[in-house]
Amino acid sequence: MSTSSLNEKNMSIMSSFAGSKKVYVNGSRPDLNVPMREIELSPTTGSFGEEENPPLRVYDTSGPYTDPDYTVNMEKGLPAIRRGWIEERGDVEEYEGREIKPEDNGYQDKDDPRANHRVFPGLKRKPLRAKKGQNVTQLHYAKKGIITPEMEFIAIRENLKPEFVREEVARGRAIIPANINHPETEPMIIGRNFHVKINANIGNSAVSSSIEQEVEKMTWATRWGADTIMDLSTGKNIHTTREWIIRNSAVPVGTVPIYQALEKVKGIAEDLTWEVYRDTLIEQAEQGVDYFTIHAGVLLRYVPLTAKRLTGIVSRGGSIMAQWCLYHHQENFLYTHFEEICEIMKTYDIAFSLGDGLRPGSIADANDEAQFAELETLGELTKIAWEHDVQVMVEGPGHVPMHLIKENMEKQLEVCQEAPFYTLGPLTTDIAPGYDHITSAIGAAMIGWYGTAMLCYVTPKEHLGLPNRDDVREGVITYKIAAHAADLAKGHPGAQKRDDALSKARFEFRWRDQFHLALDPERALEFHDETLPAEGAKTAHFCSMCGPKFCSMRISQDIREYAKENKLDTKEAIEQGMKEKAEEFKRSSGSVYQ
Ligand code: IRN
Ligand code: FE2
Repeated sequence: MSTSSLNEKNMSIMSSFAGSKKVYVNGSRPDLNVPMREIELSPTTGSFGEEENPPLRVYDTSGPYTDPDYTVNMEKGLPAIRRGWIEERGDVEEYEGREIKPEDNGYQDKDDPRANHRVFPGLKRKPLRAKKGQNVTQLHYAKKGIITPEMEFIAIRENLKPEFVREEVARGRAIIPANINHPETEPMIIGRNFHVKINANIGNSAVSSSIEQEVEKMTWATRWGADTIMDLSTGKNIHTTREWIIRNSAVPVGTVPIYQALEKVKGIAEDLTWEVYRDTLIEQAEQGVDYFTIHAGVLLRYVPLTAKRLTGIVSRGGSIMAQWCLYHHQENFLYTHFEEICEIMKTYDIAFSLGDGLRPGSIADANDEAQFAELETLGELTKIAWEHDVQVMVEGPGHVPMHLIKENMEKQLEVCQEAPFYTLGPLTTDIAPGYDHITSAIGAAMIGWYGTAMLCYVTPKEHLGLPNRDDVREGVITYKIAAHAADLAKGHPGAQKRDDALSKARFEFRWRDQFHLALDPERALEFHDETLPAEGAKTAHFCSMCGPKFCSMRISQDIREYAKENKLDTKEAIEQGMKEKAEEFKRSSGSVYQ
């Protein structure tokens, strides 16, 4: 790969949004600087009165890429902002690490032009692990009453008290995915008393996509607002792709390790063993993966429950484990070795994302016996993980019609004792392939409102193909909408500020401010300019949707001015104004929609 071209490309795609600047809020120590995006707003003028509009700070997931003072160097990776915090706790040590074997990268042809990208150039560091007998999880510190720099960082980011962050983590109601081998990550939290988060899945498959494209998708997804990304690569160069992604990612990275383990046994599920899987966990732990999806709840006795389903098992990880269990007629090795997995998790502080291998894959299968049987087991495993002070979130569906969504959340809270829920949508209908970002965002908004902590995005390509860059952007923005709608409904402190600022800008025809405050400022501008590209239209008191005569915002403003001039209260003004508008309407009728 030509890294210089990758750097250049990323420089251009990573440009920050117009009207915004990157700011850092300093915490209690000089090395604790929390990034935010500050949106500058123009003053209110003219008939709307004279008033300054203070800049608005918004949560920023884009990493150093949007900092004009930062020089992107993908070969070196991002600065290790947490390294000092991790080392000063005195409970970790460097060690040689596991030797990287060719098969870690999947089986590739010798003449594959990408075969020379085996090693990430910046990989000179040795991995860290907990010293013998030590537990380095944020949950462990939280339970001991320690507020870590990671917790303080999050408190500033979320505008909450550090002690509140610590308490939520200690209760298991929130997790901080932060592997000690991913010191580049800007700490973030997943829990229902914080902003609802979104995850974007990226990753190559055997048939498509290169390392460059995957790194680019990561920077791209986080630019638009992805709070975490999951590398779901299954094809070639799986180890190296992940290394490039992690070294360059300022957000936590999750994986489903069984996918790579399956590559190592050449795709034959029954050849999987605990040893191959364990080695894969350690390999990924040393690279810095922050959370692992582990399908330990797919028990042998649950598999027959899926036989009468319309769509059987739709989870990739779930189907691999079900196949293994049936072939060997043995219990799932992820379940039988769960305590050993916990030992690995706490050595690096990796969080569990307990996989929903039996999630429903169609409306017909929603909330069935197989799904809820697995959930019970995930609740049992949550307790075991907590005994090891290992952080846990629990994965959820899938495909669920609106009237069955609430039950999912209520059951999960009860069975998993409030461990954060992380759902895939859910899709609220099966009939719209090509639009499943929308069918699922409806469900995501609902379940987010009921208490889901993180929403796994779905792109327009769901069920159809591997998402490209445009699909990633579409998926992320769609999920930001669902997450923010949930924040508003839950009354998350400060969530409404952005809505109010945007509405005020809209009402006052400060078009540029309206674009800058938008979740997708570029699309807002583009759509506006499609019909009214002239500079003057950026302050005009109308847009092409209703035209100058029918703009309700302008009419409301006219009513207020009319009231002021005629010393009427607004109600009288509306009545009198309406009469005049009626006349005006009659005069102009037919002239707008030519
Ligand atoms: C999230 C909630 N339920 C499933 N997910 C995500 O779906 C999971 O985190 C992973 O990114 C993706 C595919 O998982 P399966 O199909 O292997 O279960
Ligand atoms: Fe599906």
